[in-house]
Amino acid sequence: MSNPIRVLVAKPGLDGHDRGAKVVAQALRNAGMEVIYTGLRQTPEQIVEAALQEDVQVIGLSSLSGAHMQLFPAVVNILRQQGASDVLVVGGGVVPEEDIPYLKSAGIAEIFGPGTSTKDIADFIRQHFQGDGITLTRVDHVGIAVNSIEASLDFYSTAMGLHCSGIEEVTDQKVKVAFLPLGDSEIELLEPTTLDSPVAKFLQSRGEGIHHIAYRVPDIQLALGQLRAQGVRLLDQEPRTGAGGALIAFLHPKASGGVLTEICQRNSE
Ligand code: CMX
Repeated sequence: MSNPIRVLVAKPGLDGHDRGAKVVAQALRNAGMEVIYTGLRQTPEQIVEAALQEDVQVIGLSSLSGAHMQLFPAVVNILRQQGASDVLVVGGGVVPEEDIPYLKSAGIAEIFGPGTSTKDIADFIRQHFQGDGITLTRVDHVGIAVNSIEASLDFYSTAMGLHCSGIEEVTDQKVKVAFLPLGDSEIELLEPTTLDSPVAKFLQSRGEGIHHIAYRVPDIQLALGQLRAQGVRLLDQEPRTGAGGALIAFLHPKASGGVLTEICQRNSE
């Protein structure tokens, strides 16, 4: 049998009520997890110290005081500074709906509001450690590095009959991208726009060829949290904006047989 999941339930900040946190701690114990409870009024530093000492895989933060916007991200940041970004952080308590996107973008994998059943919390945590893998809905696109989009379209459009639906420059990645839709997926031709572009470096060292494969995910923050929890090496800890306005993140090619792998989330899904 595998070892039980170890969870630290923690109360950051100044609020003085921990009935809810204790109920969650007991429910997770009943679900077979090993749970340590920090007690009230912990600083983010104390919480991370306890998490590292107790060697937990999960930190469950509970806040009723309204300070979650500072305290929850602070815990994630200190974990990262300590090289422990694989610890899954979830939060609960009184958190307004509109605060949730920010907290997720700051690395809190999930927020459980007051109405959440303790079973849902246990299921969410267990799912992270079950090894079922993240949810992929399709191959979003295959990125191909080319010296010249114009020259390459001769083959991809004229010979292969693919239609170029648009060309976009992604300035911060120093690359121009041509989109060639095919079924519910796409071929993307990547042409460097500067000599120091990562794609220019790829072309110099390997020549033209497949640069990356991108998989569509319904929730990129959730997928990143799950990959982190499974110890998959990431190049991007947080999503950034890629071509077509998608949220994207790259995994380290060492994690995926040498193939640069991207996950991406689009508004349409
Ligand atoms: N194939 C295989 N390995 C690759 C690779 C590729 N295409 N690109 C980078 N690597 C390897 C590097 O050799 C390096 O290996 P080591 O750690 O062993 O030295 C590792 O991956 C990390 O690469 P890096 O360049 O040091 O890391 P960065 O975080 O600086 O950049 C990346 C990584 C992937 C973002 C950048 O190399 C890149 O390719 N940027 C362009 C991305 C792009 O195509 N954008 C267009 C739009 C994307 C979209 O919307 O889909």
